[in-house]
Amino acid sequence: MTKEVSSGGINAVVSTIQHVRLGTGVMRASKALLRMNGQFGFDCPGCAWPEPKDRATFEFCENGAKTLLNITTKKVLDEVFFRNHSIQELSAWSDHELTNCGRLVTPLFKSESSPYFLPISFDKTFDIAARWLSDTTVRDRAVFYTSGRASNEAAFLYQLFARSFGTNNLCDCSNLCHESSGVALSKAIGVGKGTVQLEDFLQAQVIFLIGHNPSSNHPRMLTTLREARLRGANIVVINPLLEPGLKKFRHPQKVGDLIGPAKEIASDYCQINVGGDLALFTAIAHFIMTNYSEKLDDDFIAQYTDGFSNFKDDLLAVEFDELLVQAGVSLNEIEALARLISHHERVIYAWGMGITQTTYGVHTIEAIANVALMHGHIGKAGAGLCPVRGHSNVQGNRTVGITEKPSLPFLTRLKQVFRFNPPTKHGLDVVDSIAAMLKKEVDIFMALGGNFLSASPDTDRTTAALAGLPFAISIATSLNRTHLIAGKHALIIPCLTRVEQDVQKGRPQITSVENSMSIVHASRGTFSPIRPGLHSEVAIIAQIAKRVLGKYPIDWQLHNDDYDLIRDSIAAVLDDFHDYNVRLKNPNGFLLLNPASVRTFPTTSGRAQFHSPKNKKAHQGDYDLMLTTIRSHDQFNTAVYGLNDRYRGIKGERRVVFISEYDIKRLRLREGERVDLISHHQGVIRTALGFLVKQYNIKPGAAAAYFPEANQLVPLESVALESNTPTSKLVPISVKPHRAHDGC
Ligand SMILES: Nc1nc2c(c(=O)[nH]1)N[C@H]1C(S)=C(S)[C@@H](COP(=O)(O)OP(=O)(O)OC[C@H]3O[C@@H](n4cnc5c(=O)[nH]c(N)nc54)[C@H](O)[C@@H]3O)O[C@H]1N2
Ligand SMILES: Nc1nc2c(c(=O)[nH]1)N[C@H]1C(S)=C(S)[C@@H](COP(=O)(O)OP(=O)(O)OC[C@H]3O[C@@H](n4cnc5c(=O)[nH]c(N)nc54)[C@H](O)[C@@H]3O)O[C@H]1N2
Ligand SMILES: [Mo]
Repeated sequence: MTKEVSSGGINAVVSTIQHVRLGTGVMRASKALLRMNGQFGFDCPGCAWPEPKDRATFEFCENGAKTLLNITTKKVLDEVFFRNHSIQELSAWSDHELTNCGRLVTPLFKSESSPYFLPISFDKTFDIAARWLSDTTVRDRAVFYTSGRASNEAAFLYQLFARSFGTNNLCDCSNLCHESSGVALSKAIGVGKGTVQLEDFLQAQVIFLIGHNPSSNHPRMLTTLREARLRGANIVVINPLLEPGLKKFRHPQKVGDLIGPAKEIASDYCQINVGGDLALFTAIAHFIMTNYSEKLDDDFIAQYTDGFSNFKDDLLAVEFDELLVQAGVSLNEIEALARLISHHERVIYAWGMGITQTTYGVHTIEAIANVALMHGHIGKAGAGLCPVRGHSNVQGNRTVGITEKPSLPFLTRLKQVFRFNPPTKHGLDVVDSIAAMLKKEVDIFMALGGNFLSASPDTDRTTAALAGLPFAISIATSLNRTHLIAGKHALIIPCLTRVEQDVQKGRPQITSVENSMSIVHASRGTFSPIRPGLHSEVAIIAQIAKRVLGKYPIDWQLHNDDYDLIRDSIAAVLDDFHDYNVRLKNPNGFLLLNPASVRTFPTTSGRAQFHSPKNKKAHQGDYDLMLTTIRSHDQFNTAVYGLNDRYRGIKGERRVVFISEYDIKRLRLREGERVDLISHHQGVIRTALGFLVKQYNIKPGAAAAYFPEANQLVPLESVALESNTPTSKLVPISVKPHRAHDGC
């Protein structure tokens, strides 16, 4: 009898308990879990999925718990640790070892000749940072990176600092993540954000999950999907891999679910080619146009959209059979999906990295939006577009100004409110920053969180780019590979996490975040700081800014002392945040209304826009398999908590390549053997060594390996058109028997 694999369930509870045992302590862990996502506690530092209004006492999931327990650990990397371990030694540690070694608690400095990071005082740290920044007279030679965990307050202050310093080089993890969604949605509906609320999921008749894996990456979404499914909604998964966690689910916090058969999540599972989504949605639109045209919402199309007739002509000119080949699906499948969409009033289209990190990611989202617009599946209950965001405040960071391409209205408001001239020239995104570093055009790299090196593509070149930098500043909670490589001279500045009390001038401060559904709410740290004297992100930015810019264009110290003032400044710049401090007192926060969700489309024409299909195959030529890079169940991006991937049946191993039975035979491989993966882009060979072949239910022609181990195969030059996002989900590779190498 084969063992049933389901997501959640008792295994999720056991796994959470195991992580509790690994360093946090039972009392501390229960306290942390009880306060997370409650109306008066802190926001889960994991993903951006929203909390329901009537939050359960335990509103968390197994993977949110892992992230939380990793930062509430009692293990610290103190002065002795850095005396005992040289930079070279630490550079050889795995991501797993680095993730789990504990919290950073002391500022650290390395000079070019030093084999060790040396603990220094905070004052000295801020002085060194300020001196290097002040000496950077060509301001565009500084790059300011952000990862999506910073609060709105920290992010706003950080972008204000960078812009008043003189650059728009504000790249962020979005550049590697949902950038394609922002670009495509802005073109299609005028706003780069999703249009649905949690309640819509409970009214939807059909929910598409396209290229994302909520069973590991947004486990609380499964609770929503379970309810939708129990209510009779169809849930359609579009994915080249069979994700067992999306087939079956047991709610770990509902006793009834822990016994008896697991609940079905997916009602339909469409296994397509890697990168086949553009062809799939074009084929669906084509099929509907030719077979179910009476089901189109003509009134909606006439009243709210532009470009339909061109779109229709171009769509019907596309070679339909070619689309089926590119998508790797049968006519029957297209017919079934087209029927589901066209015969239902309320359809939600949710998607993730399987779409955004491909060459035609922007065009694929346009194709999804086309299908929604054809039926008026937007701006009404139970229907709409839903990019499922990653980091807990990645959306908020963008809203308050973290972007290398600020809009003119935003800059104009900054200018009016703070009386300075912000730079208007667009800045560097992540990929362009790496290219500029390689050309020695960057002198300083500053990071507000994140792990730029391991998150970026082309690991070897990104390593060279960061290592060649004159100076790097990392504000971080735990040690990672970027800190060990970036900069000939470098500072690591430890900071408080959002779970810890942040007291300024004797007053506890709150911060705020925006979730994937545009709800802004407060987060209050409740734990004592892991070490007295640690600074918040806001304080670190303010202290550096004060030293570099004095009181220009704001009094940084005053804003450091009272975060209400930062929120007042945000409200002065962004109308949607009016009465920010007052509205934040609402336990459920407040909604930043997306006008597209009420059928107001702020595009240039004032209407939602159809886009003609781009019927392109992304990669021609010879390759064995199309590789996609994925997350395991035991990691949060580059933070690797454990070496298992429970639902996919992997234990104690991360250098794994998932290949179908068909391709294992075709390529004369054996399950369990080690192979080398080789990508060749424009004649340049990149090799990742020693991956274990795992036979898996994955579309023939496709392969999958974990991020960040496979990142060195992703060429820096291979990016999604229009969004410049690395194509981490579309890497043509060949597979060769493993050559034994020293140390591998
Ligand atoms: N526990 C945990 N939670 C997380 C994260 C984490 O690492 N761990 N990361 C956070 C972040 S920043 C983000 S952005 C999100 C990421 O969440 P996801 O968007 O779920 O990210 P991935 O793991 O990259 O999963 C991509 C999914 O797309 C599928 N896929 C791959 N290629 C294709 C393709 O060509 N077409 C289609 N249709 N599918 C494809 C893969 O099989 C996989 O199921 O999760 C957030 N939440
Ligand atoms: N091949 C491939 N590459 C990818 C992806 C992929 O699917 N495939 N996914 C991409 C995606 S979607 C994303 S979002 C990026 C992620 O890119 P990043 O956001 O840069 O990476 P993370 O791993 O989330 O960053 C983890 C580090 O952030 C720091 N940190 C954690 N919490 C805090 C905090 O509260 N404050 C501060 N200051 N620091 C903190 C810790 O030092 C930790 O080591 O990676 C991208 N890279
Ligand atoms: Mo992400």
